[in-house]
Amino acid sequence: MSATTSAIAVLVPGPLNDHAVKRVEAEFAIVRIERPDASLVTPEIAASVRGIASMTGADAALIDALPKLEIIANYGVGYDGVDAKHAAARGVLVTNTPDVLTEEVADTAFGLLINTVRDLPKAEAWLRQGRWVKDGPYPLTSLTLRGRRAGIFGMGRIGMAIARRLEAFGLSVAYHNRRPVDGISYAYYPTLKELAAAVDTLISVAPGTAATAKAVNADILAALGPDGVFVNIGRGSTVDEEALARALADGTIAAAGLDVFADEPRVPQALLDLPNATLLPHVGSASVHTRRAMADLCVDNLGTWFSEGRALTAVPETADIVSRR
Ligand code: 8YV
Repeated sequence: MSATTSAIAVLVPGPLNDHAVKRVEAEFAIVRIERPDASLVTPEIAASVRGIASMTGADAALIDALPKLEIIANYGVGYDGVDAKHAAARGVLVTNTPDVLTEEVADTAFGLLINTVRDLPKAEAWLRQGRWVKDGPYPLTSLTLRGRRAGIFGMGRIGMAIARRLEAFGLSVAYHNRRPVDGISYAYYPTLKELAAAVDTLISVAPGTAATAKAVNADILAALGPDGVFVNIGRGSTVDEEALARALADGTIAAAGLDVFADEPRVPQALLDLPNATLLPHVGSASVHTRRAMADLCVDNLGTWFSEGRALTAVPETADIVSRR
């Protein structure tokens, strides 16, 4: 990176991947605050900061507290923690980290699906508790992946990667999106309810937006049916968690596998208490390999912006923002 960037103040609000921090420290003038909170912005910070590298978001108040801000480099493909619309209105570019995590997240989604259908974590616990010796084989699972009809809510890059894995495992694939995706032959359903009614395995990769808020609700779960399996690898905000807990408890659907929750890291007790809920602590992209690639793309966006006036992966809301040089 050119020597010219070393004097550029880049704010890191709250925790961030170690590799990303090391790179920001090496290539920019790092500024740290405890969390993405405008009240923590001092006059010196306000007078100097031109970029943000964040894993914890950036709301309108923080953006407005930084008059020299040019770019927010979000660490993650999902940027629901960043007020991208407000950033666009302020002429501030927002970037994210797509592609580098696609296959990793798809692997996790598939692993979670198999764990949920075949109870693998509980079968391992049975062995480790000595019950195989004491009580015999782990009970046969009532569910199987065989012959399932899968539906993907949010057919983007990660959705496509999951679809490839589903096909490789012999499952049929259908999907729901705001609009059909060109160039793919999977069955498209214009509404989530129609998709849920047509399949028995629903996998959500939907981003957290106002339009997707609690999209997976009691109605959708009832349409999925008693043999239904729901997997969420996208955002917890897209699910009505109370309705989901009820549906799992009363047999409206058979099981769910969840990697994301509405109020992370807190998980509703109602879900924790359910034997037919397989729960993961948002580990979709959580390998050293993939998080390092995310860190590099996050910081590379800052680098190319400040040295060449262009972004590598701008989010759609700010794709028209060009350099102020
Ligand atoms: C997170 C993710 O970024 O990329 C996303 O949208 O949800 C994850 O990869 C990660 O948990 C760091 O917050």
